[in-house]
Amino acid sequence: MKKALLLVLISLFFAGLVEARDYIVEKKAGDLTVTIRIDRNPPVVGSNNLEITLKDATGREVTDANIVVDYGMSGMPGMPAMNYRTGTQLQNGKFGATVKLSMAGPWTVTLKISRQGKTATTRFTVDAR
Ligand SMILES: [Cu+2]
Repeated sequence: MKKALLLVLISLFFAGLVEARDYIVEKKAGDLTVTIRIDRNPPVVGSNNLEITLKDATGREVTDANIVVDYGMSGMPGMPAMNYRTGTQLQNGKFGATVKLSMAGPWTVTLKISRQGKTATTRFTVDAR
């Protein structure tokens, strides 16, 4: 019995580590729940891979959507505002995108999600290191 408990604790510990590895943001866009998982934690200067999952109000995964990712940094002394855009690619029910953050600091990421003729937007900030 003790051994079994120990195994459970060990697997919970490693599950926790795996969970902590990615940077995760959860947002609402219209009636969709948007989960954004970033493979770098914290997000870094350079390439960061986003994996976006959409769920409808009933919790079902949504794949019949199109997502455009806008990301930028507002102007700072000696640096004009920077804005970039990338599309996403659907793979295994998730939308993948790569954002290339060219400098450290706060970046605003905006997802424009089009589905059934409607567009919903959600926005979050990451601090690139
Ligand atoms: Cu800057």
